[in-house]
Amino acid sequence: MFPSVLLVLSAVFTVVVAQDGYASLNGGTKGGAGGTTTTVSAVAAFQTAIKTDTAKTVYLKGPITLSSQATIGNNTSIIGVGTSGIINGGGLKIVGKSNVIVRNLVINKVVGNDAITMQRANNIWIDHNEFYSDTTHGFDYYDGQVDITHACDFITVSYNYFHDHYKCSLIGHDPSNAKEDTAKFHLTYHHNRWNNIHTRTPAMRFAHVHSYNNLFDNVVSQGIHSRSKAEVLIEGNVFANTTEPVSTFGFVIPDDSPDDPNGDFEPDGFANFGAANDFGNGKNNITATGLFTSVPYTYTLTPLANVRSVVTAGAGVGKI
Ligand SMILES: *[C@@H]1O[C@H](CO)[C@@H](O)[C@H](O)[C@H]1NC(C)=O
Ligand SMILES: *[C@@H]1O[C@H](CO)[C@@H](O)[C@H](O)[C@H]1NC(C)=O
Ligand SMILES: *[C@@H]1O[C@H](CO)[C@@H](O)[C@H](O)[C@H]1NC(C)=O
Ligand SMILES: CC(=O)N[C@H]1CO[C@H](CO)[C@@H](O)[C@@H]1O
Repeated sequence: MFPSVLLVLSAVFTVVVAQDGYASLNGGTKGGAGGTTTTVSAVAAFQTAIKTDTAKTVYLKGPITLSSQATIGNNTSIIGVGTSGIINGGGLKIVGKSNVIVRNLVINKVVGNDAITMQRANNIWIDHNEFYSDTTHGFDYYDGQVDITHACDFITVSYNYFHDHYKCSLIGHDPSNAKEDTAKFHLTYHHNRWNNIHTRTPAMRFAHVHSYNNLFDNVVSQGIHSRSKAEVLIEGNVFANTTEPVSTFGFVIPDDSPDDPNGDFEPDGFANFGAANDFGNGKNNITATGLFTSVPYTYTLTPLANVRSVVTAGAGVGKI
């Protein structure tokens, strides 16, 4: 039923390839499976280990503190050891690369940049990580937590815990970038937990996003925002105390870092609802229904009544 699952056993660790969502397509995402294995604890060793393009699994036994984004090469798995894979500041970038897995890391308080930046990258699996900062510094002090721009494709974001942040996850950096981005951004977000986020869970332009079985608590201003002709299929999600779970109205609200402080106008996006969602007492603003009603991979929906317990128990670090 699923694409084949390749298990690579090393002496101590188990590495699993991305088996679900869009990262399982386009040749699949196996990261460093089959390559070398190293465990690092120091900043310089970490930076050196992750940047090559040869197949490798890098285990991070942290914490480490980065002063700038560390560059990830092709064919890489980065996996935190236990709950020690903590990266303070700096963040990670995947630019012009493919076949990368990031699992079981805590990335926090990246001032002036994203926790993970992806550009012109494909076949990426971001799984079982925790991302947090704070909401006491305004929306531009930290940037995004997982930002996916410039024609990235075939990415799965699963079982992550995003909390205490303004603008969480942006797909497509600019409404004028249609030429590069149209027909890209095939992305899956599932079983992620979000708590105390202001906007962008995610916000998307031009994208094609399948969002299922995510848990959203306390999304202050706006949750899933489909704009600039993006399309999103939303199913089996639970929202609580979330002002606006889903909007396809293109307007970029003042709390979402628009160019004009009163908000920016963009074309609307599209949204389709699949299996039932629980929107709590939130109010959606659906201006356009699209044609995105099914995905080309198999997946198993968690029953809506179990989403809160399954995601709370399963998302974040120390759980793989
Ligand atoms: C790394 O992957 C990118 C994207 O697929 C590719 O363009 C590049 O040639 C690869 N580099 C090497 C050294 O294999
Ligand atoms: C609901 O969210 C707001 C922030 O939008 C927060 O101040 C409030 O404490 C939350 N209420 C509950 C019951 O969690
Ligand atoms: C919802 O979208 C409409 C456009 O169809 C807009 O006029 C309205 O202001 C939006 N409502 C909110 C709460 O953003
Ligand atoms: C050395 C190595 O494993 N290279 C692989 C990197 O990933 C690409 C795409 O997944 C493969 O084609 C390479 O063989």
